[in-house]
Amino acid sequence: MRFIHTSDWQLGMTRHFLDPDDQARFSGARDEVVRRVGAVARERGAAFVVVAGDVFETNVLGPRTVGRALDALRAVPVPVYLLPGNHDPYGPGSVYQSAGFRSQCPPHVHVLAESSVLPVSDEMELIGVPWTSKRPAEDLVARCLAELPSRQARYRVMVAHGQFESMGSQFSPALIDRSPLEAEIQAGQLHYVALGDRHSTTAVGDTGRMWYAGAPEATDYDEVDAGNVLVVDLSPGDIRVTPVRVGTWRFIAQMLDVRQGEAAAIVRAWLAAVPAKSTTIVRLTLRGTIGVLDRAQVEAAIDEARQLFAAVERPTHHDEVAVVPDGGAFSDLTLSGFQRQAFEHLMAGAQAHGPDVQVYQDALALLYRLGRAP
Ligand SMILES: [Mn+2]
Repeated sequence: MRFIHTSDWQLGMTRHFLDPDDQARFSGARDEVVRRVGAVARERGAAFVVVAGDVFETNVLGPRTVGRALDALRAVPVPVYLLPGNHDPYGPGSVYQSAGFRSQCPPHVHVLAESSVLPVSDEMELIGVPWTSKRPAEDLVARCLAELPSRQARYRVMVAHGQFESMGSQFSPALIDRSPLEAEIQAGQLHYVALGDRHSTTAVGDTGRMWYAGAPEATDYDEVDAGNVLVVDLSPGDIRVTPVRVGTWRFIAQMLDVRQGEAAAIVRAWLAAVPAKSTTIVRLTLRGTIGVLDRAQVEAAIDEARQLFAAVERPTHHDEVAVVPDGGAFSDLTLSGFQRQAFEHLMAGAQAHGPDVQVYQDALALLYRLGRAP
């Protein structure tokens, strides 16, 4: 018995650092990855697909987002089971009950709207553990397990969403206790737990039967292994879980060590080496001692890179750099009249170590770039 486990599609996600056209590509990629999930299901002969929560980024979505998602789902050649998660909890205001979703939902797409046993074939029963509010007051998995009837099919698979108590998450009454799940698995009553919420592909515990699929398209910098779906093979007494790469976007947070006189070259070289720039979002910070000129050249290099990358974020307040006011660096600029006066004023401010030193440095860097502009 082979099926696909995925989660956290986050359809409709917006990112503030993306320009409108990049946002459109980012959104389009999330629809496309649904089609790729369908292609993996076809190529690998999977019987069905489970999506373990956060199918949608929010319950408040435009009709185009919902329409395009359902259109992409239409292309998946096997049944798809969608679990409402914390971003898209099931209820009267949910996307799943909206007129658009209900009228356009293809017949092979099903919402796991309640915690009950759903026979999906002679061999397989699914148990969805949907979220019905953003803040459940209890461990939904534990409650579901306590009320489960005995297994009827050969295999039983649970589809759930949330964090475990042991994984260093902030306390919440909704945290999942691992032990009753592991007891069911040890007893041979539960063969796989398809989890969502962590956006990195992660095995939980050592039974080999509890996995977070991770988001099939990356959503943030802190994800260590996003971009996969899992092909799950169940056979009597055995399991095999195979991650398959489907993602096309990447987030990279990088701190670069820089040196005076070489900072821009270091930054340029690093940026140049990043592959697939148009689908890569970078957050770049610097560490080291640089000059005002370096600083200006670095920002100019980053401005150039912004033409190629989906986004380059520069949270300069996270830099660990000491900026040396190296006035000589400006000697290659032809400054005259008020420019010269401005330069002298700013350089004095940058060298004064006052509370506004950062402002003077920024202004000097800007002056340098303007002074070099054609
Ligand atoms: Mn999520």
